[in-house]
Amino acid sequence: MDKKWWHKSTVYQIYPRSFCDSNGDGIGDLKGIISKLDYIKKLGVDIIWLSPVYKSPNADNGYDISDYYDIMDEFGTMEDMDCLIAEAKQRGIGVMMDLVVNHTSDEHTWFIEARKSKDNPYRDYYIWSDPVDGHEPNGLKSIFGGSAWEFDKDSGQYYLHFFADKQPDLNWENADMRQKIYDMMNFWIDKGIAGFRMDVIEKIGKEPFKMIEDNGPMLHTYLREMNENTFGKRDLITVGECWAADTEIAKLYSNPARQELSMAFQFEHICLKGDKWYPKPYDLQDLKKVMSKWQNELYNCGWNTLFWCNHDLPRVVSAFGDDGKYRVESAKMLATLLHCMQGTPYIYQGEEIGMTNVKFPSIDDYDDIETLNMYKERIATGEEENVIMQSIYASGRDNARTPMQWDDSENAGFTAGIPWLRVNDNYTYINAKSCQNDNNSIFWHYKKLIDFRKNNDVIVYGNYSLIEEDNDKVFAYERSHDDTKVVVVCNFTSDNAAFGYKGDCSVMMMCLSNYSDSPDLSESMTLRPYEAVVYKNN
Ligand code: TEU
Ligand code: CA
Repeated sequence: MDKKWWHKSTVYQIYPRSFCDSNGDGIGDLKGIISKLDYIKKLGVDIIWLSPVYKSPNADNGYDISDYYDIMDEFGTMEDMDCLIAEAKQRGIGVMMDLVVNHTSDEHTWFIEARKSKDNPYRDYYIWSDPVDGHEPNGLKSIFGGSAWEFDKDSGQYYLHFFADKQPDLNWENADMRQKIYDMMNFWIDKGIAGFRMDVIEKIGKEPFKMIEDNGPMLHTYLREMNENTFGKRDLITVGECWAADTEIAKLYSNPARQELSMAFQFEHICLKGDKWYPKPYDLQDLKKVMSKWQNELYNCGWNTLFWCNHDLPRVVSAFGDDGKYRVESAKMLATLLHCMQGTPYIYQGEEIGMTNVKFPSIDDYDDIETLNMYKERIATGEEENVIMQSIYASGRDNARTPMQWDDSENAGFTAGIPWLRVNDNYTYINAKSCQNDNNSIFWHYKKLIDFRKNNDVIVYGNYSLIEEDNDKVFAYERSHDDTKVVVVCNFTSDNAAFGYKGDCSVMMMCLSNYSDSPDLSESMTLRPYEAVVYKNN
């Protein structure tokens, strides 16, 4: 497989609204991000992915774009954006833009025009249908609740929206529309960005009248056309958000020979937690199977993304680890397991300091449209409020969106004003400042893992094999490349766990761990709660 610069990279995701507020209005902004570039540099990442910063009425915090060529007022100006790209570049950091082109805002001029009349030239940029028997054309559902069809009184037709009614879906069958998207992408590429993260890109081949939402027949044709017309000629990194991808589909996206994307986010490991609003504990054996399958099946014919969390998901220590007694140990263990696999790792802001889920007392403390819609729907069915709140505590998207915890001063040093979303009270002891001052912190552990990848081809290119498959407490695997071998051993429980290595232990030296005195590799060893150790031969 041809080597690419981003094979060795680590990406850091920023949710701009919650990262750093420079002017005291309570909302994070571009100047705030610029002020924290040295922090990001210190961590060692070389790409930042910015959740959307384009002009938006914020029905879905920027995932509803009204102008792709302008910056959201609260976040700053295009000059600030140019400055961010330049300042990041100076530090060897590339900027990956979020590309939201499955839908626009209903306040985008295309939709404002489209709405005017059935024969408006922009009408066909979106998806319309006459009522069927006085109703929605079919039973397609919006991911944020209710029907995916919204009635437009003026024209007497419905339009399609897989997300909020303020996020009408674009019609990718329209070639003019596609060309306008490519022009816009080239505008950003010319600014010197490093790549794109593509929001719900699996939906652009939709065929709503056949009830096809994801992986429609034209999806890969459109992606190859996009590649050819935009980033294909440049050396960029691209990643699609692909909830419905299995390993075969992920190879279609990411096999370099097909000239589509660099890689795809798939969510099979995340989905082991079960239903979004009624999650269950995951099974370690299932996690091993799923993660090993992705490692093995994409080897040499695709490329993996490695992630535990993002702005839509609960915090990793709360969902997959222990956010109480063993918060620090489990955060480092989960990072170790992931970062020694093959693929490009993505760190979500605050993950590197072990930020946790939050439990706000009242629904009024929440902001996320998905959460608020779910709450209303369930209240309307007569469900008890405290049961609904448990769903929100476990899975609500605001768990990931509370302001970044910079220090132990008021509002966690995020803002001098009143934050748009409350901070998590645990900022007094979970914050970036204390992490940076403590060389045993989660932050420094992430840094070590990032550097380890950068300096070891075995992590980037080595093959993968699961070891001690049946161990019900320990997830362990080997990576090997030429003569180099790495063994990663992770205890996923709050108990001691036994493990034994079958190969030659004498050549394996410990190079990373989350306890100060971890055991040498041996055929019979005991790991402490959430202990994670990495060994390498020399
Ligand atoms: O998410 C796609 C998506 O399907 C999510 O809504 C997901 O199912 C849900 O959040 C899980 O709780 C992308 C963005 O990441 C998300 O923030 C946007 O709201 C959505 O697209 C619409 O653009
Ligand atoms: Ca601000």
